[in-house]
Amino acid sequence: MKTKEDCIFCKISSGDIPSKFVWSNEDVIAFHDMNPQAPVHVLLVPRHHSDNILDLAAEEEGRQVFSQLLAAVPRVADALGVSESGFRLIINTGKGGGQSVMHLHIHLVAGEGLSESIV
Ligand code: DGP
Repeated sequence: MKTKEDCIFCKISSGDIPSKFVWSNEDVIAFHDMNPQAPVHVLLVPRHHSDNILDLAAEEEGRQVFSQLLAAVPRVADALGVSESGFRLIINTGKGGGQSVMHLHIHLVAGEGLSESIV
């Protein structure tokens, strides 16, 4: 598993920055976004470091890491109690995509107000 020394999400994953996880396993962590944009706003983060989804797609282990993220989605949705009510997943990529933390992550957002979708 690849990690990056100066990456904040790698530090959260390793425990160097103490955080309360909503859910975690050996491959993926999930925690509340510190700047929530919806009533429920959680980040799903692979412990493996890739700057973004393009980098992950180019890596040999990319499919495996993405499968681990996929497998985490229903677990995290259940932990948050939004499997039935529904939620939205977002992956910002690069500056033009609004990405500010350069460690691939999925935003899971849910709750009132999500009907105003741009897609
Ligand atoms: P993005 O813009 O897609 O790269 O989203 C990064 C999100 O990460 C942003 O909504 C704020 C959140 N975030 C950044 N640093 C931390 C942190 O140290 N702890 C938590 N809980 N969230 C963070």
